[in-house]
Amino acid sequence: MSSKITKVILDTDPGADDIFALLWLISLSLQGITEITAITTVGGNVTAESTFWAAHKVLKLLNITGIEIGRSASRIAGNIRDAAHIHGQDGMGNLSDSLPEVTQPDKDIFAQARRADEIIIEQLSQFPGEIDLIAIGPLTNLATAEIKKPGILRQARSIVIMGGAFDCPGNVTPEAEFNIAFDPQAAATVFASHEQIVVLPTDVTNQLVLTPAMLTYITKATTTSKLALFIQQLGQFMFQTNLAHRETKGVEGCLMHDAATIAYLFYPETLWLQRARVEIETVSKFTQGKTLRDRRHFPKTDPNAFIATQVDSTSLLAALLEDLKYLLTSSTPIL
Ligand SMILES: [Ca+2]
Repeated sequence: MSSKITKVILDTDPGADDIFALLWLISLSLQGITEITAITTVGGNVTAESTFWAAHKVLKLLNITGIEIGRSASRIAGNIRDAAHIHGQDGMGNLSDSLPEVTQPDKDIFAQARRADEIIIEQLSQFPGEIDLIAIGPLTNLATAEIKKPGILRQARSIVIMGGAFDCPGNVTPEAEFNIAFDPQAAATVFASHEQIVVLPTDVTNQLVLTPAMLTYITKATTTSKLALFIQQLGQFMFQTNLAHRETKGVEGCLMHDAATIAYLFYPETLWLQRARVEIETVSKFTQGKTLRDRRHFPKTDPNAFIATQVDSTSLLAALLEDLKYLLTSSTPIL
């Protein structure tokens, strides 16, 4: 069976699991399956500046040039603090000092970078109906683009979001998941913009545990490469913080929340989805950022989303492992 090469924009707040999702996407890009048209960074797990540099450093480690990285729009509203306690102050397991140096000309890159919303508007206008917009951080950039140019998000071929918690507890408050709670107004704007939003909530992503054995499997053929070392150290860092913060229910491993979006686009057989109308709580003192859907059996005429409700985590993680292994062992000159 053949398939055409798709275009994607990755909107991301790296973030260690963001980095695994980005590496997966890069592998698929090197395999000729997709083309990354831009990476737009957003403040969330760590500051806007740190997420930008984390994305920049990952591309630099891989010697990849030619993919524009946008810097975050300003958070619209929200009072959740960042997640540096999980991801490290630099969003990459405090490993940034061990990665290729940011050289003098590089240092101005952040100041000179275009804003993410500008890039999203430009790309979706230029390639209407062609781009899969993958959002694995707070929805600030997507919302800002929509506010600046109403209707622009409809130009995406799909909008695939990691976020929300429907039938499980939140991970930053009793009811809310981080990406939505960090900028709930932005999330509400995005969910009001489109009728076909795909949502990968923690209900399914909590099942995606990368274990030490999996990490060893990915890197064992290339243990001396810089990328293998980085992946090993990033994983080890995340195993510790995920355990310490009880993310994995005592299992040594780390959650691959963001990778679920990549699976939806490229390995859709690993997920089951339910049509629904998703609303975002934006005003409540206790449940701000909660994602809601109406489960009552009344006729409904205005669904806006497909929510993932089940995942074949074994097959999804197997696909992730093989593609990361490909990234490490392929003979492509950039590595
Ligand atoms: Ca993220």
